[in-house]
Amino acid sequence: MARLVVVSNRVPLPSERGAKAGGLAVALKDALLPGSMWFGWSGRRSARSAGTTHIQRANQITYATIDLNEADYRSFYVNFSNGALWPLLHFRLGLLEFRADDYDGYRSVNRQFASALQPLLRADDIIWVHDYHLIPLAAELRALGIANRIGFFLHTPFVPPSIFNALPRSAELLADLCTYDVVGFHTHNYRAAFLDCVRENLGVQADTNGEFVIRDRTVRAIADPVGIDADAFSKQAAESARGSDARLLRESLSAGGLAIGVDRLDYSKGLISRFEAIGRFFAHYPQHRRQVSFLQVAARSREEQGAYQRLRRELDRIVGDTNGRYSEFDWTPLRYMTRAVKRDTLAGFFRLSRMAVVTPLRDGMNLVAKEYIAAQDPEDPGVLILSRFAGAAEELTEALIVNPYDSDEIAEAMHVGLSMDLEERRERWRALYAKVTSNTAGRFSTIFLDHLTGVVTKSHQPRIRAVS
Ligand code: GDG
Repeated sequence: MARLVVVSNRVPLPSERGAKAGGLAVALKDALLPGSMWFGWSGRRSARSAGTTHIQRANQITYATIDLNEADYRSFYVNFSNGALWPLLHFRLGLLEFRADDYDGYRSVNRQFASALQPLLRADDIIWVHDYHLIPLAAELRALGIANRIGFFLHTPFVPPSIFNALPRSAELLADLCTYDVVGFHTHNYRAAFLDCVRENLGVQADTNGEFVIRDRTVRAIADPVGIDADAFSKQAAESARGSDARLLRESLSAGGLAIGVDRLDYSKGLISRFEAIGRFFAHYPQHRRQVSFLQVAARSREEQGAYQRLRRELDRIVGDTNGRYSEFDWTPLRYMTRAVKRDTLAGFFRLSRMAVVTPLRDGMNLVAKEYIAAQDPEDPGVLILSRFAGAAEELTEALIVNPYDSDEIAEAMHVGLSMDLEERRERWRALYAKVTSNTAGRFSTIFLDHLTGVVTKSHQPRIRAVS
């Protein structure tokens, strides 16, 4: 059987599992069968350029990593990936900072990845590359003579041509995407935006299967929503809800209920208008004061960047303002922490919460929404408020769907959710749970790899089978 080689910017090494918050590691956990390899950056910065590949093995999986030097880390990771591509792909042109030197650094690190990976590859390996940091990787591997099947999955949204074309050198990146055999997106909408870019910029029209031929290569664009291991998360939530962290949290609430938000501290997650909505909620619906507290866990991320520092200052201000205005000496409306919480503890907190507020301005998918649903008690499930601009909204249509820019609408949805009767909560939750338990992380990998290995041909629907 062919070996799977997963490539992502950051490799979560076995020794540091659980230390970092992030959706990619959660989504990929189930893809790696024994015998697979995961290749990428170690997370370490060294004085010199990459030269050595570090190999570790755990649970029959090989982890191969390289270090980056400080200059490459800045230009590739901080500046171009997170300072140009991330805002572009989240429709935030005003935050896009392009410098030609950073773009050169981005391409150079992709070349370093390719030359470190090449000697580790076998002729029949299936290579699966993840996310916006590594768009040029297939082109670099092909330049080194690698003819294996190579797929790419984008964890962010994809944008229409009117936005994509604003990025200098976007034509090169689009051509790079067309050197993969399969290019995957979370939703039909993102896939359509990509195919629009291909049609408008390259003059190539895809067929109804999302396939097109360019420079003698057939490329297939697919929509394949990422999921979670819902059964495991559900069990974890039930167990953690009986644990000591959940008990302490419950005791701290006295008789009141809990609403929760969990996000990386990122401007795409809509935290400013969410916090404003919380203020409006307590202003417009005073009957909920003391009855509910809102807990926001916002693990710090990408702190090197000005946009993230400004966001943090703004959130500090709104939290102070909201709590100053509505707190009682024995009740705090908005609890806000910027430290990460352990994953099993989070699962228990989700189960305890009567509502989750998931209101990103844009989000490729959003796994927190799925985790919240998986964590609920079937007898007494909570309510999910979900942004219409999260990829998850294409699937989770029984959530209370809101415009994340409209704080009044979010506040109203919070009132509706907290007032919802048990029968309606159960009905909505059952429909959502059915989706979360069928579109799992395992199914996501199976569908993608079936396309990449050619099991899915034009006339066939993907075969669904469990990966682990
Ligand atoms: C990218 C895309 C797409 C969060 N805080 C803590 C913590 N988390 C965990 C959550 C969840 C994951 O991190 C976050 O995943 P999301 O999907 O919500 O968002 P991104 O990190 O932006 O992920 C996203 C995803 O890739 C997969 O394709 O859905 O759209 O942006 O699992 O629970 N985990 C722990 N402590 C925290 O404080 N342990």
